[in-house]
Amino acid sequence: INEHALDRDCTTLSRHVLQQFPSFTPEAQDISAIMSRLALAGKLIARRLSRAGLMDNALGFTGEVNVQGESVKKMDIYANDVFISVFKQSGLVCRLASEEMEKLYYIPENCPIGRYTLLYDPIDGSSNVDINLNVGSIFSIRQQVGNDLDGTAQDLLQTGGREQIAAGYILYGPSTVLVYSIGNGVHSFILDPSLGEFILAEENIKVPNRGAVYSMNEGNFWQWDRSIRDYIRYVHRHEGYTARYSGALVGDFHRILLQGGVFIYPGTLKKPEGKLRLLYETAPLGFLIEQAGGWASTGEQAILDVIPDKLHARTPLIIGSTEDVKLVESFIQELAREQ
Ligand code: P6P
Repeated sequence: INEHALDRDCTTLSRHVLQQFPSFTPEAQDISAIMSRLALAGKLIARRLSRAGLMDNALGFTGEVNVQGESVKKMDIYANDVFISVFKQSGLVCRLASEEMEKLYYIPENCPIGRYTLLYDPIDGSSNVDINLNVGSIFSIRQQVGNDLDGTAQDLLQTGGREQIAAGYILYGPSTVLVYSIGNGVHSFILDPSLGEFILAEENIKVPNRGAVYSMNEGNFWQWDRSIRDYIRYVHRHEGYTARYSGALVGDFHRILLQGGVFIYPGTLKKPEGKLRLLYETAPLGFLIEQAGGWASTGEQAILDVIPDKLHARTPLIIGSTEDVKLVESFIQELAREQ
């Protein structure tokens, strides 16, 4: 028998999580169980995405607009409800905050026990769903502090992203990949549909110190601050850069995590805070990239140091290889010095 192959096939996500803890503590069991629930959500969403085009009522828009002012797709709602459903039965997660929900969703029967909060973007990049291009789910696990009796989740607005217990994403692409970190490196798993298990693919992923890819929507060029426009002119003039942008953050991030480079979603004159949301997009990815030896900043400060003023707070995002992020920041700092 090929021991290595057999051993790898038996390294399921839950076993891998437990191995990250020095001992089999209640917290280790909780986090392992939470990760297994997230994997179940990923499997349910991947299954529906693979058949969405063949089913009635799976693609297209619901006709509603979400708290972000974005039109809601049927897949957004399905995926949002999948996360609620898998955590309702878990007895672990007490609160869920989602891009698709104005307010937090409380699971009261879990509250005395769980004390964990799930922050998630159920389908990120959902404009890609109807054209069969990759989309992703992004998640972040926080420890609830206090009882949150008034239901305003003030504890989430008092600390930055370094308080995250776990962060990661599920990328629904040609294969379904789950990438996570609980603060002990970044690890990827590939869904084996024949087993219905996420199997270990790569451990301790390290982002290259620099890369060729710059990923941003240059259609917004004239809305950007001059420092970002100067960066783009520099990149256009210099050899060795290539543009890749899919319109879905998770896929663009995954490429940079594996190959290096930088993803930039800057603020604009109209929206200086940018488009992407801190608690369930930029902070979880910021956690991953720092664990992978890269960097994530708003242009002014590290993403993980930002303390949100509201649940759906947004931040600009410059994330990827440390050298590439620092180059973008140097244009911002240079302009600030001139002004
Ligand atoms: P734009 C998708 O709506 C999303 O939130 C991210 O997944 C993606 O990176 C970004 O917005 C795309 O925004 O303005 O370039 O279409």
